[in-house]
Amino acid sequence: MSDRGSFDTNVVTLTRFVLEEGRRAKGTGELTTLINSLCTAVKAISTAVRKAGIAHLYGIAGSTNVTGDQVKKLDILSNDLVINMIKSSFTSCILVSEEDEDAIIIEPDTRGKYIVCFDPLDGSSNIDCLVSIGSIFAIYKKTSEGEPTEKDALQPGRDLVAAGYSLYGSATMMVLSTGQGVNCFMLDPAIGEFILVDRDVRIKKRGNIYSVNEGYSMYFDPAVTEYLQKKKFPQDGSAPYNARYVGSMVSDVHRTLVYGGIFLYPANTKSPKGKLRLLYESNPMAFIMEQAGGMATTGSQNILDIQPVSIHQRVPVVMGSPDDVQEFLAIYKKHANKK
Ligand code: AMP
Ligand code: P6P
Repeated sequence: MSDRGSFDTNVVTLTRFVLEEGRRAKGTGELTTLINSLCTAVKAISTAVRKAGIAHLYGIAGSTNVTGDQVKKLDILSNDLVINMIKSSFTSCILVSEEDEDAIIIEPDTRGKYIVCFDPLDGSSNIDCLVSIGSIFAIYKKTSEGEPTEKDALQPGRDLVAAGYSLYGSATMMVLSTGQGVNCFMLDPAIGEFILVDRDVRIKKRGNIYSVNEGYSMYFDPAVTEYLQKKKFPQDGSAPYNARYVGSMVSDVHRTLVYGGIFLYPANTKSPKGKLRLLYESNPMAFIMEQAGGMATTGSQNILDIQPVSIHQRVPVVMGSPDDVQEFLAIYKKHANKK
């Protein structure tokens, strides 16, 4: 055992990783600062999520906690943390949050060139039963001249500079891509740093898990119904797929990234555009999936190719292992051609 004991003194932290990538890119450091600010917000959200969950078990009375403090709903708290960390990084000019109806235009004297679209706490309805939840973010660059407006955020996912998510599960993980592949960092609470644990993650070509809320089966279109039937009752002698659905997008997509397979939140007769939002849920997750060798489609087009028309617009989502998504697309196209 070296005289340093078992401590790895050359550990690659997210902070160090992003700094090194920034130097390689010969940037001004603005994106590095922004990513590290988001990282700080995620650490604070992770602490709040774990504390709130436990506190909930000990019964916070109403909207004030045991010490009489006003307890913010966790997703409002998370939203405030992300907004405050980004504002104080002087890197961004527009913020689009799932929690705010309108885009937030940063004050002129504290602006930078980036636009951040984010869901500060996705799946927060699951917190009371301690199901894993997460934060999702997408970083674009302002390309227009003049005053920033909400329209500057309406960029296709193809133009993303960086995207990622954090998962508050059995551990807290940050999954990040700046366009050079996908890297996963685990939070080490002992040192308060995210440690690089999986470099350049690649999704399996094909998995054996499908992930969809089958409670909507009576509302699915025929293509989705036929695809799911094929997964459950394969006619080619192969084994049926396993079904896994957490109901928290970050958990379901992360499991798909790690184990392979397919995640679907398709359109249905109740939700003709599906449920998931393009700018701060579907685009960042599609960016990660493609960077890991996967696919992400609405059925009729790649998610990253969609030209957004409004900041909270919803899109149907099918993403995961390329062979699984291609198999879905073949059935989708067959039905589309019948129309
Ligand atoms: P910046 O000058 O920091 O805004 O960076 C300019 C461009 O360089 C960014 O839009 C990225 O495309 C690239 N870049 C800068 N920093 C990083 C980083 N830490 N990781 C990956 N790409 C980066
Ligand atoms: P459903 C959580 O509320 C969320 O926005 C996503 O995280 C998740 O994928 C989806 O909704 C679950 O929706 O209709 O299956 O409960």
